[in-house]
Amino acid sequence: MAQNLFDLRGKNALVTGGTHGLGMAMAFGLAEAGATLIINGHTPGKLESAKSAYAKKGIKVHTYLLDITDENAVENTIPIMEKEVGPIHILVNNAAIIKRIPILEMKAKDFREILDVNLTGQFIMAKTVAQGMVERSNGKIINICSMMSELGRNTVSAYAAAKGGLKMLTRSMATEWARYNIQINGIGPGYFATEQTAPLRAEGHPLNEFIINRTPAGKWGDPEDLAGTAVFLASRASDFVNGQVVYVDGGILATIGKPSNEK
Ligand code: GCO
Repeated sequence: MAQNLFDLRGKNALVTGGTHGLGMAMAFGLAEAGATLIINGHTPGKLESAKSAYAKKGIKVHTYLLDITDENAVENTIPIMEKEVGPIHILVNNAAIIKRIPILEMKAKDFREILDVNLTGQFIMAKTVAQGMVERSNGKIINICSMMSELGRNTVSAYAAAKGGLKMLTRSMATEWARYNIQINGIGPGYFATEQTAPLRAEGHPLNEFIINRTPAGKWGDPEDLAGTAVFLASRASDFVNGQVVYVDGGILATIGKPSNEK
């Protein structure tokens, strides 16, 4: 029987920022489909607690201390990962930070830091991992964009600029690397219930009600809702999909929204 299109057995998946949140949720999905997980983090403590969270689900992960913005460290660590675990067949470029500051109050230092982690880091990781994928004429790169790749919101200018750039970097990678049988796509999460959005979901926060009303599905996303799209873009099922961003957003980007008193 032909192997299931979504079967990831025998595949090694590196998930940056896979120590928590959406990255961990997508990694769970990849593992469930059979992938071997490699997770990076930039503090030993975070890696240790992530390891036990995965172990609780019966998943053994390979963990590496790695700052994705440090090009030398990335160029030294990827070969070690590939020597110790095996070729990286799937890269999920998920690591990101956010600072919510109005543009008029934001220092260039903050703007640069967010672009460095959320865009330059993805560039460094992808171009380093792609070397091996080109040699093997096979690979999957999934850049975690955002609905902020399409829409702005007060105080998240740097995050949105980075995520908008990541959408175009995804298309550029597809332009240059699709010929090597590498598929590079993005996932654009809408508003999800994670640590990163906890401040916005706090009791009485104006954004909580607003997002629920603005999202046709009428709720915040559950991180598990991303696993299926991650498996799709990591598997043979997406072998002719390239340069796309798949929005997993409960429909928020499909609509101008409705008055809060309208059903
Ligand atoms: C915010 C949120 C967003 C979401 C997500 C949407 O402050 O508006 O944190 O940035 O987290 O990125 O895709």
